[in-house]
Amino acid sequence: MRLAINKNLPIPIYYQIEEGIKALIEQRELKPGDLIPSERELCEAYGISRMTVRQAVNNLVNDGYLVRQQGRGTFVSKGKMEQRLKGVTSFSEDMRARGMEPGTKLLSFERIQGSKSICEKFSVPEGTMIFEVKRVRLADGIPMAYEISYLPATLLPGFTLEVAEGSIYQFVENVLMLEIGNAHQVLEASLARGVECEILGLESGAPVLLIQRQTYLADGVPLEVVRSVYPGDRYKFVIDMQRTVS
Ligand code: 16G
Repeated sequence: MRLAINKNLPIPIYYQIEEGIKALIEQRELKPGDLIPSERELCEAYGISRMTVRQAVNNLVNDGYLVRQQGRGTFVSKGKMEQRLKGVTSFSEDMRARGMEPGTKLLSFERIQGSKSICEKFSVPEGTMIFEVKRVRLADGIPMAYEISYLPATLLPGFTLEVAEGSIYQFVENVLMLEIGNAHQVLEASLARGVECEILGLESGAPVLLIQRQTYLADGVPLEVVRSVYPGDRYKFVIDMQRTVS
């Protein structure tokens, strides 16, 4: 990788590095998935401080050009996964629609007595049996989301660990023959912390999208409450809107 850095120009060095790397990506001299030199190598190659290099790399990571993978290095981003917020789709369907193979790493599968706050969401008394499923969702083997799902046990006879390793929506619709109706979803920005970093290969404090979805069956019975964490550098959500004059 060759960057043209000119210390005599009145343009900050970090900005020159940033623009230089962007240009290499746009000219496809650096391709998606390519490893870029480490911060130390860049400092040595151009005789600049670590802070300057870090600023440039941080900006490129935040803008989605580069992706940091803990313990492996910094890579040219493969582009953000785009998800349209329209129908109530499942992770498996979304990935297949993009020609990618959905996968699941099951972290835990438990039948618990629901807490007050969870049971309230299902309109059932506190202590009702609820499935708690923690899953890492993969696309072609790459971790795309960390999901914690709650589903009422009485609604899902035959829901097992093996089912949770595949598509829950497929099981609900094709095995239990229940009709999934609508969902209420809240998206907010957050920062990766604790176990999320390890699971998604993110540095502590990396930007993430936090999504909470509550899905209902067609007859209005609550089916699931799901909290998902999506790495900010791998995902973008697109909403098509229609102007309505009130
Ligand atoms: C999506 C849903 C999640 C649902 C899952 C089912 C969002 C934010 N969440 O990840 O609520 O449980 O799909 O996927 O879209 P599955 O059928 O592949 O298990």
